[in-house]
Amino acid sequence: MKSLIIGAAGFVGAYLIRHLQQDLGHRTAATKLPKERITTDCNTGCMQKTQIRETEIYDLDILDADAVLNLLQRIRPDYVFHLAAQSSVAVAWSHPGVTVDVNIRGAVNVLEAVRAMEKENRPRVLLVGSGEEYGLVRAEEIPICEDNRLCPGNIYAATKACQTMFGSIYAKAYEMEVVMVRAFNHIGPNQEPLFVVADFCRQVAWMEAGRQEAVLRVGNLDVRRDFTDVRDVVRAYAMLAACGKSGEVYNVGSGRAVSIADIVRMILQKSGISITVEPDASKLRPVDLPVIEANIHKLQQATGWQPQIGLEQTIEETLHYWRNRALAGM
Ligand code: A2R
Repeated sequence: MKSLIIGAAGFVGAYLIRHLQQDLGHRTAATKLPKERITTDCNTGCMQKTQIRETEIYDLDILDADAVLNLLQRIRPDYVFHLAAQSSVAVAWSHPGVTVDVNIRGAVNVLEAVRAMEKENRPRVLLVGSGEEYGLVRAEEIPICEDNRLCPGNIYAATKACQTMFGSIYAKAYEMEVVMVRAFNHIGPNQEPLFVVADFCRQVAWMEAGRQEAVLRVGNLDVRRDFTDVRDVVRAYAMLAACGKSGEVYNVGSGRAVSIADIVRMILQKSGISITVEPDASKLRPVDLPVIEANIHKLQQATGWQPQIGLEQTIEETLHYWRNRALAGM
C-alpha cells in the first residue's frame, strides 16, 4: 500500500507517517510547504524515534491546483490523507481569506486532482475536519453525534464544515471514495503551546527549569473537553481510510470529556515544585461551551478502534517533552 500525506509538517503528520510505515508497512510520500520541515526528532526520551527516512518528501502548496494534480499522477497512492490546513482559530479571525482559500479551495484542489485520475487508479481520500464544526451545541446534544446539526461558531470551523460538505458531494456525485473525520482535541509531545495541554506542560517545565515564576496562568478551568492522544488519533485515521464508508463522516475522539481543572491537577501532581494557579484573562474565550464530548459509536462500529493511551500517560510524556526542551533552552 502507498499513502500520500498532504500537509505532513504539522503536529499530526510525523505521527501519521510513522504509524503508516512502522505499524502498517505502507510506503509513504508526504508533502510540506517549501519553508517547512517535517519534524523527525521526536527526541522526547519516551517516544520511539520517528523513522521517516524512506518517505518521499515533496514541496507542495495545495493552492496550486496543477501541482496537486501532477503530484497525484506521479505518486499514484492508494490512500490520500489530507491534513493540510490553516488550522488556527485565531488566525482564521485575522485572515479569513487565507483560511477560506487553504481549507476550502485547497481541499477542492485535492478532490479535483483525485477526480481527474482514471477511476481504477483513484485513491481513497481521508479529509480531516474538526469537532469545531458542530459549534454551539446544546446540553442535550452531548455527546455529539455525526448527524447533529452544524452551527460553526468561528471562521475556521465554518471552513472545515464546508470541506466536509464538499467531501460528501464528491463521494456521491463522482463515485469517489472519500471519508471525512471530525477530530476532537488531540494532544501529545511536539504540539504547539497554543493548545491547552501543551501550554500548561510548557509553563510547568519552564518553572521547573527556573525560567518562569511558579505561577500557572490558566483560562476557564470549568469547561470539559474530549482529549485523545495523537497516536490514537492517527490509528483511527488509518483505520477509517481503510474501511470507513465513503461519503460518511466519523467523529474521532475519546468519547469522554475531562475538565481543564482535572488536566491542571494531573500536571501539577507530576511536578516536584509548588505552583500557584492564577486566572489569565487573555486565555478566556468570548464564547466557551461548557462541555464538548464526541459520540464515537460510529467510529467504533466501523473500525473496532479503541484508544490505547490514557490521559495520564499522554500528559506525562508531554511534560517530559517540554522538560527536555526547557533544559535545551528551547
Ligand atoms: O500553516 P503552516 O505554515 O503551519 O502549514 C500548515 C500546512 N499548510 C499548507 N500546506 C500546503 N499548502 C498550503 N497552502 C498550506 N497552508 C498551511 O498544513 C501545516 O504544516 C499543515 C497542517 O498542520 P497543523 O496546522 O499542525 O494541523 P495538525 O494539528 O497536524 O492537524 C491536521 C489536520 C488539520 O487539517 C487540522 O485543521 C485538523 O487536522 O484538525
